[in-house]
Amino acid sequence: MSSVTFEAEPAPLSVDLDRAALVIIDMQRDFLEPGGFGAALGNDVSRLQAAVAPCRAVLTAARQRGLLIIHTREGHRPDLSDAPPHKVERGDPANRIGARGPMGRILVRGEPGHDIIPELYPLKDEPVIDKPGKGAFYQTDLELMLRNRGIDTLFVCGVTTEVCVNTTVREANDRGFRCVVLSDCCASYFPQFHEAGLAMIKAQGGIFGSVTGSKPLLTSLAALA
Ligand code: C5J
Repeated sequence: MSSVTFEAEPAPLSVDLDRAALVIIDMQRDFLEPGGFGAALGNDVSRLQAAVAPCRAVLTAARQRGLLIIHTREGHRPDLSDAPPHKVERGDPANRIGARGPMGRILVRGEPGHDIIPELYPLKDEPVIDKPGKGAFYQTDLELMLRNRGIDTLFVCGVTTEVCVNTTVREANDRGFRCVVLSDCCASYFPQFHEAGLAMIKAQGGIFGSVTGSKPLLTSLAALA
């Protein structure tokens, strides 16, 4: 493959696609559909829909270009042995992690709500990282997989911007990976947190990474013959 150059903030970027991966964070039914974890916390889950079509366009282009694509899912073992008690205890007991909802037990691995939305469903050869925390590096083998493949740059999409996307970007940055967050491929239940989450990443010369839209990346990918 080859490299692409595109506009980004705080500065334009050139990325070697052989060393880049697309990481799609937690595009799960539990966060995006009614009756899941996001809704149980009182959120308007329809706000996350805005990220689905741009994410799908980037996923399709990444598949066409042969990029490494990694999906993540936040969730816990059925016995909740990997769920910190303080995390489980938050919120209404009827709607907590592990409680039964319309999409099965909330945020529990193997339940329908834990799965990735159909529009962005992983292909068989695309790794799926099951993570117990907000960050995709915490207690997972993500770093090992990226290092084994010589990856140095992550294109990051997913939900929510200020929680799992931000946490993962900060973890990645500390491990030496360059993060390029695709703004319209991320979303939050709180528009102001989405904006703040992106602003914090690109501030101070890109203190955690860079931010661009799906369009500049897609245009640069399409320009490759
Ligand atoms: C949250 C996430 N918001 N994937 N998880 O609890 O951002």
